[in-house]
Amino acid sequence: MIPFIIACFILIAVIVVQIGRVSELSAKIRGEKEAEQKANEGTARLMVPFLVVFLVLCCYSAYYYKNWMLGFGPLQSASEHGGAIDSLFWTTTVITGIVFFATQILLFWFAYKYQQKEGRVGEFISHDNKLEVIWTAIPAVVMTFLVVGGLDAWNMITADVPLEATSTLRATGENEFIEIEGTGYQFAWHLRYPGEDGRLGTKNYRKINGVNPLGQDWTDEKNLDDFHPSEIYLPVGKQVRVRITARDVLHNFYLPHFRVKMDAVPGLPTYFVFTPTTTTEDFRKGLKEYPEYNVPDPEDPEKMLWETFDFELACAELCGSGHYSMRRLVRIVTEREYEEWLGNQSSYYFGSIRDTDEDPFKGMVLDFEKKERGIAFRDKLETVLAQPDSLERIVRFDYVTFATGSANLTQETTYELDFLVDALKKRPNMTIEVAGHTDATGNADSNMTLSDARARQVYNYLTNNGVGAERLQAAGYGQTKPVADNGTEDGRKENRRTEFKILTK
Ligand SMILES: [Cu+2]
Repeated sequence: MIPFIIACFILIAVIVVQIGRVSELSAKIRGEKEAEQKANEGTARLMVPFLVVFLVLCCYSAYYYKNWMLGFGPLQSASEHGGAIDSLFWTTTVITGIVFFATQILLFWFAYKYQQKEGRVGEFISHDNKLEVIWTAIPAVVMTFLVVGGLDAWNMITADVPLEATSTLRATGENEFIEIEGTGYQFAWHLRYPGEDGRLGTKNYRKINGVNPLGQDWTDEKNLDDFHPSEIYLPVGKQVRVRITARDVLHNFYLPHFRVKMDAVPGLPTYFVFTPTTTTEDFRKGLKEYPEYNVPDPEDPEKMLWETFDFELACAELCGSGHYSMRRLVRIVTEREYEEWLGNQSSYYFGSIRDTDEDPFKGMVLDFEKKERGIAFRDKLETVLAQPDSLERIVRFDYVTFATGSANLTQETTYELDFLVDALKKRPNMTIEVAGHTDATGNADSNMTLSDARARQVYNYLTNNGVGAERLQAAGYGQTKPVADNGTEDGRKENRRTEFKILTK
């Protein structure tokens, strides 16, 4: 086998050598020099039409696609500072455009003009100070102007919000801004808004897990109202600061229509500040004026392209195989629409963390929950006081509980009794009867005793907190006054209750 392969190689080598000889001989016959000359002339002549077609196509394609290009036609910047970027971009384009045309024309024209000819010899310049100075100085001067202009725009874009400015959720006042956060990961953006307090809570990467995607520290109460929307909604005309981070690799937070773009670096938060100037709705109306956007959207043929247009957030860093899917919609809306949208958002903590094992406040009542419950209690009391029939003036405690089988108040739930203490202090003529009830499980007599002891316990709590004993009565009713079916667990739960009846207003 091997000798056969070697023989094949030798044979191929012989054939190559023979072909070479044949073409050498035929060239000699035709006159090699003449053939080369002809080929040279042909190529040189083609340089000129190529140059013309090339430059015409360049101009034509730029003209043809102009309304799809950022900074032109309908795609004007939708942010306050975007104009500065666009004009910088145009200055650069004009300067480099002039250089581009000049060099292309010279390149192809020279290739034609100085084509190889019999007896033509090149001129060799070993060194020329004047030339060196010219082609160093001109680009240096031009670059200086571009860089200085660029720095100017850059400083404007990266200028942070003023120190005395405050972050809020709405930025309705003077010197206020909205701070939101974008965290890049493979492969999506996780967005976070600060909630009613206007402040984003602290994070710690060690706390990241399946239910805590951003590593929010739940002991920081700023985190409790933060919410995680799936789209960016922003009111038009408000200053926005975006805090940008990454969880795994480099990403890039890019809002092309607002001319802002910033790397998202793991471990190093970055930011930018911008102010949207056009609502999505108005921007769409602008697109409508252009024929390019008056064709059906391929993804939704019922609608025109301008109707389905949306601003978007993209990742501008090639961060991995799913990079393309890092898109989020950005909607710029009026203040009223923004307000409406805010109303539909709910805190991540209360939706996914509250009372799970992740919750450091599990089993505890948070201050603002107490506040809310206090308001609800007062409302309930007002309604009951308005009842014409004194028999209906009964208020049930929703949160007061006792240890199982005992009359000891659960300390965490006595805050509800404090609402009653306040109410009694506000209404010095009000007298009440505290009543304990049980369900029908167990012995009726011991139920009676237990309910009596519990009512007494509440009575004691109230007197200990400064309510005069002459205004209070306590009674245990055991299982004698059920309000629901004792045959079901839910019913029994309702029957085990502590309430108070208003005797005099
Ligand atoms: Cu990315």
